[in-house]
Amino acid sequence: ATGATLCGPAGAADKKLVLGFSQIGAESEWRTANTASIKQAAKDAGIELKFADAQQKQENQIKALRAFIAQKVDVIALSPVVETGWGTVLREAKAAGIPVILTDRLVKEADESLWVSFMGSDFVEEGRRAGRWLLDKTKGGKEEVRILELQGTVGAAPAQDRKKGFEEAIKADPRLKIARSQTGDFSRAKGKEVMEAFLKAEAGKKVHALYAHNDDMALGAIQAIEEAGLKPGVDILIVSIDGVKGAFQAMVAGKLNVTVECSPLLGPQLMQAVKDLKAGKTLPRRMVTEEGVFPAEVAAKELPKRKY
Ligand code: GYE
Repeated sequence: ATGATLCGPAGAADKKLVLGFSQIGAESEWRTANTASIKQAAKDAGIELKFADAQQKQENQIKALRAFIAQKVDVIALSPVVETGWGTVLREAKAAGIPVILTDRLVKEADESLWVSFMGSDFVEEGRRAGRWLLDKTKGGKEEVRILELQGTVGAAPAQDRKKGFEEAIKADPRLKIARSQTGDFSRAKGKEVMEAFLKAEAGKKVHALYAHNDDMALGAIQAIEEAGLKPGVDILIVSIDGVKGAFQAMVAGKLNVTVECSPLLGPQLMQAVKDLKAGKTLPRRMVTEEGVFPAEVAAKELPKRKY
């Protein structure tokens, strides 16, 4: 007997696998690179991709998942905008027998059988890496190190985890203090707007550093800092996360001090997982992306090698 009989009528074995992917939106360079990676990898793998952009809204993601269930896709992949509120729709997918792979961000649900695997970065570790860099950069000084923080989307796993990891790392030196912290929603425009407000509120006080949960917010903040007549990267140290090309360009220009890498190139791994799943293999519960830290000193050498 051939495997084809398992899949129903003759020819069914050649039927393309169908993957429904619910993407968060297009809020950052990271996100657009992630979308491109997934679309390209689906093409390369011969997998039919049903792609839904939720424009940052959880309700749109829930609608997309329900549509995928109605269309009886083979596998669902979800990058959840926030951590909570997924139980009902994930139970619907499970009841329909459709496996769900979480990509990029995790959900907070007590029943972990609602997804088969989670692939993405260790955001707490990214936050620690950012914090350790600043700790090292400012060590030996006597004065307080006042830090401004631009947080990611409220309720999103990378926002919570990157805050946690950073705070954990800077605890090692009591001089380092977060003076202000607010969400910039992972976007350049919001990053700029909030940084403007920060600088107004801080008028007359010394700000030593900015920690942005992603590069786009840092790039927006750099504009705000320049418009306020200060030198980003010099008057205010700037550390951010992702490692997008725009960040490397800003480092080459001397306006950003360091970026902690977070790779959006999850497409090939996701397609492999879809194929493995359909071949009856059990996926690892957790697949962690490997990534590094890039300070401004290596930016010019690294920039031509960057793939996103
Ligand atoms: O860092 C940010 C994006 O979830 C890791 O989302 C992702 C984050 C990324 O908008 O730029």
